Amino acid sequence: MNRSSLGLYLVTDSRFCAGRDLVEVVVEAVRGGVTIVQLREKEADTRRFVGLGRRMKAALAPYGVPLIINDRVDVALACGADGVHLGMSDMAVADARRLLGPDAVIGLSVESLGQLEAWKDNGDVDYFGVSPVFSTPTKTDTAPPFGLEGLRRAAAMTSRPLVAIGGINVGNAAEVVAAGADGLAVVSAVMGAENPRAAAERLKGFLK
Ligand code: TZP
Ligand code: MG
Repeated sequence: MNRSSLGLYLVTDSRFCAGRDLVEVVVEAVRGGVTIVQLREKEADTRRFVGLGRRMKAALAPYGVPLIINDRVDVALACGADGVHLGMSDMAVADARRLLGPDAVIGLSVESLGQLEAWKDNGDVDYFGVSPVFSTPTKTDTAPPFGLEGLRRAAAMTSRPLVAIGGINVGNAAEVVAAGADGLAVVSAVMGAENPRAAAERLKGFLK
C-alpha cells in the first residue's frame, strides 16, 4: 500500500465524542489532514457497527480517505470498507486476506519486537501497528510500551510500513516520526480535541 496514506491515521472512539456525531467529528479531522480512518467500536453491536461503517465510508469517499475496520472482517465486507486492522487474537491474517481479496488493506498490531520478527516478512500484511509506543489512558490493557527506543529498533528490523499508536500527541509526534514511524495513529489527540480539524492540522505538520 501507499506509505504516505498511512501518515495521519485516525482511530475512532465514540467515548470522546461527548454528544457530537462521530462521523462529523471524523470528517472535520479529515479536513484537517487525516489520511486514513479506522473505525474502532468496541461497544457497538454488529448491526450498528455495519451501519456506522456504511455512513463513514460514504462520508470519506469524497476525500479519497480509506476506511479500515477494527477487528471485524465481516463488518468490513458488509460495509464495503477498504480493509481491516487485526490483533493477534482476531481472525488470522491469511483468512482475512482470503476473504477480503488482494486489494484490501490489512494491518496487524504487534506488541513486541518478537512479534514483529515473526511477522515482518508476511506478504499478507500491508502495515504493522506498533502498539503501544507510550502508555495511554485510552487503552489500558496493552502490552508494555515500546518507547522511542523500541520503535527505533522495530524500524531497524524492517522496511515495511510502521504505524505507531499509543499516547501520541503534539508534544511527542516529532520524536515518534524521527524514531521511524511512517504513520502516527491517534485517538484522543484528535477525537477528544475541541477542534478536531485544528488538532489534525497540527499533527500533520510533524510528518515527513
Ligand atoms: N491500541 C494501542 S494504544 C491504543 C490502541 C487502540 C489507544 C491509543 O489512544 P491514544 O488516545 O491515541 O493514546
Ligand atoms: Mg483487535
